[in-house]
Amino acid sequence: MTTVGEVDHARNGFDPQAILTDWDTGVVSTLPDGRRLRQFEITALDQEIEIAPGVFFPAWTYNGRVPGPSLRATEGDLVRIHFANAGSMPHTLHFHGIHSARMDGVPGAGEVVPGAEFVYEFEARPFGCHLYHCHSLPLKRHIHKGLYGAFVVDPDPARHPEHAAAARARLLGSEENAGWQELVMVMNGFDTNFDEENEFYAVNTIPHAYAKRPIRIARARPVRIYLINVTEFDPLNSFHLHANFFDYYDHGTTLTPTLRTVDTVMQCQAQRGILEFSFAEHEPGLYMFHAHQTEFVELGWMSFFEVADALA
Ligand SMILES: [Cu+2]
Repeated sequence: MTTVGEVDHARNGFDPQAILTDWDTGVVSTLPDGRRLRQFEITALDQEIEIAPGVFFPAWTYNGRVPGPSLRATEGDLVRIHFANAGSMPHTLHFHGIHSARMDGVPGAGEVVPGAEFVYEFEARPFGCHLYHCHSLPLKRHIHKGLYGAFVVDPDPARHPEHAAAARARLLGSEENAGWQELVMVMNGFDTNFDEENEFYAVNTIPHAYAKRPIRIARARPVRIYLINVTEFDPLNSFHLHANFFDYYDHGTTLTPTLRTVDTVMQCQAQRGILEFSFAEHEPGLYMFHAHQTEFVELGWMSFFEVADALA
């Protein structure tokens, strides 16, 4: 029921286990007006990656990985992204967020030809679970080749006095946030024979990666997933959790759930949200999660949590 053999993650230069938690919080400094400046560096590259054992895909990447770096800022930060295009095609960084037309990262506004650079700048808002992707044309090709990533904006608790505790629990670096087990999951697919249908589906690029190496979860601590769908060619993807239910925050832009006590959500491309759940009342063991399009399961989008009393 899984791929046979192993992908060489070292050759790829990224590992799906690391991608779950390796936030890029940028370089932080303080502006003369007291505001926080958060600077990121992103380079687009042409790069062959191994999708499944022995199956290679001519990807376009941000910083050498698919998905690109998981950028994380705090609401109100001034975000400045230094983007260099070292690839062979024009590319952009188009952020889902609130910004000016000049910073939209579309043809005519921040599109970067090979060898050139551009600096995008905007305030991080609204708080939530967002994404960025290339918006050069043809769009489906530029997205499907691998140019996308998570963009999470943590709420500033001072701006949300009515839900300050919930805001602090989301704020990376806070004591309350440290109690959570946070994971980034970008649902994607790969058309390896270029017939505009996907041959492989995954969370974070490598089919069955978390079936072969389940994601270790400490039973006592709650789980928060930043779930983003970028799957090309299929209108919908979904996330189904076995033996448990979760609360869901659509786009992550609220501090109270928009769906309570569900075990499945579906997302169209670019839709995203935050899932919160707990295994504290469960016995240790392997708990499955997967797309509930069963074709996607068989083609790679099937995973396990390994719930344990303590993490080794
Ligand atoms: Cu592009």
